[in-house]
Amino acid sequence: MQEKYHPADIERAAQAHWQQTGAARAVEDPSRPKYYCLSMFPYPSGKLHMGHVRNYTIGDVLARFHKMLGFNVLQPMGWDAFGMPAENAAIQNKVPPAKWTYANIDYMRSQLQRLGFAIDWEREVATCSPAYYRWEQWLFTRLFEKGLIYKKLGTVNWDPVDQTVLANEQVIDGRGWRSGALVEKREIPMYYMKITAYAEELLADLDKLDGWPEQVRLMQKNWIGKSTGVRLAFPYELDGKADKLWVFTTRADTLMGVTFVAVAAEHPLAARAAQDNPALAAFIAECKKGGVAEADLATMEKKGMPTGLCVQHPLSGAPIPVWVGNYVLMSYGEGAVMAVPGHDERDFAFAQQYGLPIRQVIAVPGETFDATVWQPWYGDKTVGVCVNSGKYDGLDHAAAVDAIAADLAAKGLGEKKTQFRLRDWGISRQRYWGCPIPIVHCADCGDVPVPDAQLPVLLPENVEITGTGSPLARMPEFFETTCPKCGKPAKRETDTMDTFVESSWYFLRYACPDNDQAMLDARVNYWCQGGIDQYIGGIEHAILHLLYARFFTKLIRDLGLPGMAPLDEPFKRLLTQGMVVAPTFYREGADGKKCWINPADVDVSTDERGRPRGATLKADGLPVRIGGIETGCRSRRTTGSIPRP
Ligand code: OVH
Ligand code: ZN
Repeated sequence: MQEKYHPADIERAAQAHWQQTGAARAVEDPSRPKYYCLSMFPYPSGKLHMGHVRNYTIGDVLARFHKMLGFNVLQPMGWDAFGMPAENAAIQNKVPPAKWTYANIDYMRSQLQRLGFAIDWEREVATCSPAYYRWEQWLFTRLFEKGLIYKKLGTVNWDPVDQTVLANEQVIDGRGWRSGALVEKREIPMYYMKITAYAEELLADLDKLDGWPEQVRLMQKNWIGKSTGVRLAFPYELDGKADKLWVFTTRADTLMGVTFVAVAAEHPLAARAAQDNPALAAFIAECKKGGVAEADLATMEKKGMPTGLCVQHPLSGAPIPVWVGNYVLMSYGEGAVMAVPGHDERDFAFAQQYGLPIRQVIAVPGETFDATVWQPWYGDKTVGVCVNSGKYDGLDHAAAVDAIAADLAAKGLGEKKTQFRLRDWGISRQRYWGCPIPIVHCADCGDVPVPDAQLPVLLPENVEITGTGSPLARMPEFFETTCPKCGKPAKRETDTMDTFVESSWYFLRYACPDNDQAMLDARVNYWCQGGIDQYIGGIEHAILHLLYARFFTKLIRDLGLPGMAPLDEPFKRLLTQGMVVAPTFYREGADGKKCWINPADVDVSTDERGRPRGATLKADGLPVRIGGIETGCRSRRTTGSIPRP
């Protein structure tokens, strides 16, 4: 036994031995308890970073520990290979995404092997391989036939210069990240997965996940965002026609405090009012610019303009002015909201800004309502009773909601309703490097799913990426086809799928990566029984990836594939890691440039709470500057070239 550990001497030999003996190979063995240890598979971005090393080291320790305990361990690895980075690299380096991706996979695989992780490489999957995505397309057609995937108009960011759709993160201050052009909102047909059909179960099943961090469960609960409220209508007459403006509210108890309603810029009432109101038309056009991200809506300055139209209060019959609000989303709920400035903080600010009435309809004993200053109790539904609300005066929140909902129902103007914040999942991407959507558009037959026998719809790999729109839409050899139903000339769909679709089921495919006859088979039952024993990954995936993976697990359960045992939740235990960060140290050279110094070559003095107070270079004992806390490594081997302070 050597005294010191010399990796270079030992590792190579050990890894060669593990390779030859298939030490990490996982074989189904019902006589042995299994332990499925899964780390989130990486984007083949080029080379590993410390976030990967941390993630896969944790996974490897847990896998090896359970192997020592006698478990039959599966620790697989694969590649989340589609997505924008490959296209961006293709533009920069003039290399096809496929070539760039497979080269990165090879390099990163060698890095992982050199780190000595006990990975069963015979089960490796790459999501950009037709052997993988052909089953994703097969699943798509099954779900489309079941009505769990449907097409509707969706709002996207359009870059008029690059003639391309931009993801929200590519819109910086309302402009395209590459072109700098003002971004426009566009409505285009997109495919959606009906995740809202599973909202109740996705919420309820969070209670089964006691192996997950509480924080992650709460984040998912808030994202699903169940609220029980009332859907109610404001009747109106327009162009001789009676109609109703529907809104959803969790505060029906404050209905007598409504002093205006706000509609989205895309709402038909807004368009109608703009017909003879150029200023309003200009405001509506202004609202259509800028990002559509909900986060933007929550923080952006609230702007509005009156339409000049009025609707009727459903209970009092009083005229209620209709405004256009830049913070109301057409795709969320009814595209219209009721405003109660007296008891909703955003409405309060909006009403103050535009001089709209602020009515008090909730009172709390001992508190004075001052319509010039917002106080938290105004919006707190757990305190107070109705006032200035006629027959509802004196009722608390719950009683008032029940009474008002009953009266609205009697007038056909409302009903109690449960609503979810969760929206259906738009999976269409106007991108090239992704899984082709297996639909053919026929003038006579409409949207026709590609028959199983014609799958996979292959993504052409040798294409030139220009950055202006998907090349597929410029490749007749790809999109010109015939209708699978009637044989007439038809157009193939050129959008591809969100890469989160691939990562929603990869963990199941590891159990049967070699099956070319079916998406999944009974081997999944052995490895995923009771859920994957341990999942490890970054906290940034706490909401979307994990929610989609849970959704897919339930979708696949309900498809009832042959030989598959029902599985409700994919991951039994979850460990989430933060960012790998480190303090940074530097000295400024004569040229003013920062010269980064390896933390190992610095002495740091800390205050009584352990915070760095000062630092000196070990080599000369002289001060170095302390930079920010950053991911990754600003460290470098300190050489003689460090400038003196
Ligand atoms: N393919 C997806 C993905 O996240 C996963 C799918 C399941 C959706 C690393 C850093 C970053 C860091 C440190 C130094 C320099 C630069 C984790 C960055 C990820 C994930 C996997 C794969 C990173 C945690 C955040 N981080 N810490 N330090 N692919 O290639 O990005 O969250 O768990 O390992 O990461 S990935
Ligand atoms: Zn047809």
